[in-house]
Amino acid sequence: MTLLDELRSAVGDDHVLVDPDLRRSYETDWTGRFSGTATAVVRPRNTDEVAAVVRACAAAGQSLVVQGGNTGLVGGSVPAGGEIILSLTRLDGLGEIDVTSAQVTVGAGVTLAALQQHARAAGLDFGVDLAARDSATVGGLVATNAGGIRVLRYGSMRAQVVGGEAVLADGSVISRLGGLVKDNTGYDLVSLLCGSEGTLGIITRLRLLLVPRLRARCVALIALPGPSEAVAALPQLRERLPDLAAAELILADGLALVRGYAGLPAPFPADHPAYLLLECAGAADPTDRLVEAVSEIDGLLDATVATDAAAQRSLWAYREQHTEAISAYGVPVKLDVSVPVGRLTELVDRLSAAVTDVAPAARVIAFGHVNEGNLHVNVLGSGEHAEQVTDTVLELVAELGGSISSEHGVGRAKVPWLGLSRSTTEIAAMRAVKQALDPAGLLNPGVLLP
Ligand code: FAD
Ligand code: 2HG
Ligand code: ZN
Repeated sequence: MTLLDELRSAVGDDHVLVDPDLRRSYETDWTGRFSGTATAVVRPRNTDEVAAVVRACAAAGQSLVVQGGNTGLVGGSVPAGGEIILSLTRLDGLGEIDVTSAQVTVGAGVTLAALQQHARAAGLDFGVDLAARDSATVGGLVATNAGGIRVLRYGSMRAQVVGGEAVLADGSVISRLGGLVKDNTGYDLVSLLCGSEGTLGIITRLRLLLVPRLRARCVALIALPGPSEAVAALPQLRERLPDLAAAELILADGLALVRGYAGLPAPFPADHPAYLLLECAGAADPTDRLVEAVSEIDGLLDATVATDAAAQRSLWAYREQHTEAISAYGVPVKLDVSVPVGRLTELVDRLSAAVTDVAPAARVIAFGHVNEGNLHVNVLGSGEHAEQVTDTVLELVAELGGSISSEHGVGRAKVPWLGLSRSTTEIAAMRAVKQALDPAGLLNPGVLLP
């Protein structure tokens, strides 16, 4: 029996895609920057089928690329060439919500939006949110330890994980879905899979924490003279607004790009250098407190507040449409960095000059999750200088004591620069973990580790 025959017998003929037309959408990443040809796309529907596929591939020495919603922004979910793509979107089971523990068990292929809907129907909510919610899967979110717009309130994806189930590189299965919040019995293998980007195991199910559903929300967009005023406002906002749920930085160029792309009206009569999008959410209406806190921000130039859901979505669109607007103008060099928040202003101030020094025609669009010092640096029009641009920005970030990957992961895009954020000793320890769990290097080769 050939490997393809074995895969067909494991998942059914209809779920082994070899036709190039059927494979295509799985072979290119969301940004359009990374693509490669796969031997086949295999679409199992449960843990047993995933294990059978992995066992067959392991016996044949066939490498695999794990894929969820394929919304990752660092090229980690698409092949370099010749791998089997293991697509997990059919693992979409939604378990019953356990209201007593505020937990739920779901399949790795469940989308973030489906999980949110499921939790909300039970009067609860999920603590992570991001603009790719309709396609990004919980398996992908855990594998990348995704952040998003609620980290300020609930932490990153890792903080939502109580347990999980995964298929290892030899086809064996580890499963810890009992829902114990406290369980200190040695190495936390599920936690190790958070942020492992498909290199250590294939996550098939997750036991996730849910949070209270907060129905009283208020969103404000405020205009400021620059990012330094946005950073300076953070301590007083956190102190005065215990129900602060989001704080997002937008800059003038980004707002103009989004408005041009999405045809959105100007939020204020005049343009301003920087904007903060703030959201409060609680059991009681947070509007008065948010308005009062905003009115006391040093340097405030203008502000608008949205209390109903439609107006709140309109304000969020200025922030959430950035990624799509940027892609509409070309394939960007997409960098996702963080620096100690006190150095964020210096990063923004030095960024454009550093980039145009090596790529004179380039245009920088930066925005991000200000509370975590997380700046999304998108460079358009860098042409043949993409590598130098990446080098320059990431060197600058390292000089400022930052990280070359804040929330998107390393993927294929950042592998050559891993040494800027991790010591040789740390990389050697990471390699030892990889070697122990995947000695033949079958899972996501070329992703994360050099
Ligand atoms: P994929 O893209 O399919 O895969 C991502 C990585 O995880 C790959 O290395 C893959 O091999 C691995 N993987 C996927 N599923 C599994 C699994 N079950 N087991 C093991 N490994 C697996 N990210 C943020 O952090 N914050 C944001 O605010 C944010 N906003 C975004 C907005 C837009 C418009 C877009 C397009 C992307 C955004 N992202 C953001 C990036 C992306 O959505 C996240 O990285 C997300 O976690 C990827 O999920 P996915 O299911 O699409 O994973
Ligand atoms: C966001 O915060 C995402 O919107 C995407 O992390 C960032 O497009 C980007 O650079
Ligand atoms: Zn982000």
